[in-house]
Amino acid sequence: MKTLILVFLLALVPCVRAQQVALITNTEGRKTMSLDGQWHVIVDPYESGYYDYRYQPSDNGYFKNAKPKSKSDLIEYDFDKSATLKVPGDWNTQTDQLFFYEGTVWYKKSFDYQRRPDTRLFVYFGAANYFADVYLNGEKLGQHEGGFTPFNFEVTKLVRDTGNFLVVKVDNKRRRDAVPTLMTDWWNYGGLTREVKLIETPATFVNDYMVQLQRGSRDHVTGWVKLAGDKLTQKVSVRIPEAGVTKTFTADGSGLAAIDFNADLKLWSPENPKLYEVFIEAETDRVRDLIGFRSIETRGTDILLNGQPIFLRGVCIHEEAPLRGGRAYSREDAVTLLSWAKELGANFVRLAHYPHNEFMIREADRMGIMVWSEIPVYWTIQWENPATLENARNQLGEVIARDKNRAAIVIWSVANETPLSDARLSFLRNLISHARTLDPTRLLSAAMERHYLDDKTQMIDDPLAEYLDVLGCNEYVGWYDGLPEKADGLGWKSKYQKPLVMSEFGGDALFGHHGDALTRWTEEYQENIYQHQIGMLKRIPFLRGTSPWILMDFRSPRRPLPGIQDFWNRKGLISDRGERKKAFYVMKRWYQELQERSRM
Ligand code: GCB
Repeated sequence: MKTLILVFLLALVPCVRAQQVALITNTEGRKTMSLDGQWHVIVDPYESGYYDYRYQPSDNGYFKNAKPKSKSDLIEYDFDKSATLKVPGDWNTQTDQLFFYEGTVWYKKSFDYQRRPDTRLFVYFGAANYFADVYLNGEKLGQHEGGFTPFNFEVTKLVRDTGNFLVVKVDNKRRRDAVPTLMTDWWNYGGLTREVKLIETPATFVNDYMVQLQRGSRDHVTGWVKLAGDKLTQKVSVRIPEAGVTKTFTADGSGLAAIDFNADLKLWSPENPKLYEVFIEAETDRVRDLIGFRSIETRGTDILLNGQPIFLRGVCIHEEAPLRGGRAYSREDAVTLLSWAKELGANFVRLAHYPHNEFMIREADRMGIMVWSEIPVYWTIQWENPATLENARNQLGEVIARDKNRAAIVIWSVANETPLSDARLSFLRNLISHARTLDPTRLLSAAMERHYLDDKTQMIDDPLAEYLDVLGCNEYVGWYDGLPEKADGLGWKSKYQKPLVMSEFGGDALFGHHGDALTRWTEEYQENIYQHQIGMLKRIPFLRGTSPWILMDFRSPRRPLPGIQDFWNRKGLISDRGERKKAFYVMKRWYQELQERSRM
């Protein structure tokens, strides 16, 4: 066990980069101060706030937040006289001028903070898309790459009681070597898209912990607690008052305590999403979390939740804000999207194509919705580039760090529709083994492509499948691939004795646009696709879940058709304004049927 934990912590090292301690994943019970609200911004397409006229990084960039000291001083910017943008929030949907903007925007927030004695202070970002260079009071704290995962920097030594200025250079220019790369079918919303806050901790504090049922067990809890600071050898307790559990362990010289105990727990499930109040208590610190306990495994082609076969009645969701558009970020957004999924009859959601904000996962935990979580290894990234691999590993490590205690997460997915090659296979195998090291309890999957054996047979034989627990497949029979009735004659084969989740299928319809069942873009065409799809899906013997594409329309630069798409992918079962399309009810009826059958 200890070796495993060590491997976990070593695996975490690359992702801490400029951070002094690993990600602070839970702030319950801590003193925090939100930095959300209006921030002053400077739009900087030439990055002249960063580079001088010889294109060398300047010592006097905008991060200095300079002000003229005399009437003859030459300073060509002034944050406090510049426009403001709301944080959290993407910049694209806050002002028309930035709608298509891809580049650098500088953000500045001033604040006062009285740090209590013997404490440490961190600045925490829920996410910044894509690169963030962070400075406090003119000093660089570090850089973070990746648009959908949290990060923090320690500011204990730099913070002052009054007059602090936090400056963040956010750059969302797409890059060939990045994750995701240049081409995606979703909008590249830039900015400080999730919450920003200060977190105060004791000098030695509970930095992180994993408290989960051991894979395959329904009463054996294992994991670890990690302390950070200089009083590392301490007693650490895990208390679950409602289950009568109080267990004490001792952290070693590196601040690590392995935990291991039996408990009689009511298990988390969609029908009863039981969460326990769990306290992690060291001598110098205490945090509280709400944790559900459940087992998730596969046996042959079955997926077992708490030992029982289950069908994942799912739907895909993008992090597009319901009703108002733009990146979703709030608890309200999460509740709206997940309630719509529930209304559809879902017990499962596929959060595509990158880690969504933490409210989604917390609400899924509370509402009893299982989650497939994925990283933006999408289409054709640079499989041979070691820096790209490192970046993907880092993003995977950060989402696992954040969500490893959430019962709702049942699947980590490492990729979406990636073309076969040896380089791709070794890249993805690397990610899979990384995920298994960081989190031995969950299932691994990827949305793969498949191919035709003959015109009546779809074949799943991607060599990646050998390393996955659950096969994921995307298919668009009836939309990109023939007409809806093509599904009627199709059979599915798999080289692997593993459960399949049909991770995408569907087609576009503009809400309120009507015609016959073979007229593209109408609700009737989309309905027609779903009717034929369901017939086909029912005939796949190893199918154990479905997540149609997609719950709600979402913005995409690849979708310009005027009057229909207007830069929206219209495959939603619900429009961006919350209107249910006809196909919504087709899917809902099938899920009702499945639900009733599972109760029999
Ligand atoms: C896919 C992709 C998804 C796209 C979708 C579409 O296969 O995985 O990101 O948005 O198709 O609408 O074409």
